[in-house]
Amino acid sequence: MPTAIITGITGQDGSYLAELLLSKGYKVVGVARRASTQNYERINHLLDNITVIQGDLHDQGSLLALMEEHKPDEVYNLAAQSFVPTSWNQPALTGDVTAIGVTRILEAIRYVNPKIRFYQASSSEMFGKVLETPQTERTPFYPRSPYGVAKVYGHYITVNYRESFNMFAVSGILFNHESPRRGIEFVTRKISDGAARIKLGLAAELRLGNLDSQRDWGFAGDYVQAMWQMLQQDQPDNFVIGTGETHSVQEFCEIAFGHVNLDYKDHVKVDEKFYRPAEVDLLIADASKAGRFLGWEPTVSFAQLVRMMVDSDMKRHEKLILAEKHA
Ligand code: NAP
Ligand code: F7E
Repeated sequence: MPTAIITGITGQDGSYLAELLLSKGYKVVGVARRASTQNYERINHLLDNITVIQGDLHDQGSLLALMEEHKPDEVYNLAAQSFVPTSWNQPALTGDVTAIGVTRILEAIRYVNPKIRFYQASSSEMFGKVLETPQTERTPFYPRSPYGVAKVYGHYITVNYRESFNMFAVSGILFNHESPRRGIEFVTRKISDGAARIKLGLAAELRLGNLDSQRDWGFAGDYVQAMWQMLQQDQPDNFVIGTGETHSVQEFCEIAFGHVNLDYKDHVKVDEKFYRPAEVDLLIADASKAGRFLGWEPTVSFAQLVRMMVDSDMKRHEKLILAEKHA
């Protein structure tokens, strides 16, 4: 039975990847940082089948101990300070976790067993102010936030350990991927939750920032499949993963509110508070390399994704309302 370590197990992707690896017969060890209150909402349903270990990307010793104790075959580094706006408020912390944290894991692997296969969660935010459209593995980077800058470091240190120490270290350059488990402050989930709350009379308006920015949005469940496939190749490499379609925040609003028979124009208010110091205007992936080498392709369309998220938030709020009534 192969063993996989997942950092960021409590996050959106960590929970989907854990499900996938369990279905493939892996022993799954998740790394979670210590908090005064446990935040295992996304993995509660998996706790009988996975091992969760305390560890932190700030802490080299905890990562070394992890590799020594669990002797993984594969390590997926999904942990990061991943919210772009926070990266302007906490740029040094973002750099320490999202950039240097990658080196700490690579060092732990190199010292304990350099044969361990390593996946780094790189990001389309590295393309930032895009120098080419669509973006491929060869498009130069131009990050626009401390988060994007940190991810560029994480990408290159992964490539560097591959080239310096002959390690099986891959960088998956994933475009935005969403799901009902997406963090509530990211725009897609903020909209699906907002539309549900407004439909159910729990709120009157939804305040958003730039409605014109365009993203290549896919379903997280599809994207964790690509992560696993990258580690099953003969050679380590870099892969872009995305749908090849781009849509604006406004289009997301139109479909989300339309799905519950509302017009977003009646409820969405633009609030400059949510504008960013430097914006990424447009992202669109050319994932043809992943198609050729991994046989990967997305299975969920943009409209299906939006409706899936709104349906899930409607159900969640309806349950909460019912529970309150019976309390
Ligand atoms: P997420 O939901 O924000 O999850 C991030 C995870 O990292 C959480 O489990 C978080 O733990 C953990 N973490 C944060 N700081 C840590 C630290 N110091 N030590 C250990 N763990 C720490 O992110 P996601 O959407 O699942 O994304 C997974 C990865 O892919 C991230 O690296 C992200 O930057 C990258 N990525 C995401 C996308 C996307 O569209 N989702 C696209 C490209 C790349 P807590 O639960 O305790 O906060
Ligand atoms: O913003 C605009 C905002 O925060 C998307 C992370 O997973 O994907 C994610 O980064 C767009 C931006 O995601 C609001 O200005 C408008 O243009 O959902 P987001 P992101 O910044 O693209 C990449 C690939 C990652 O790697 C990251 O970890 O939506 N927008 N109004 C808004 N964004 C937010 N959050 N809130 C608003 O009210």
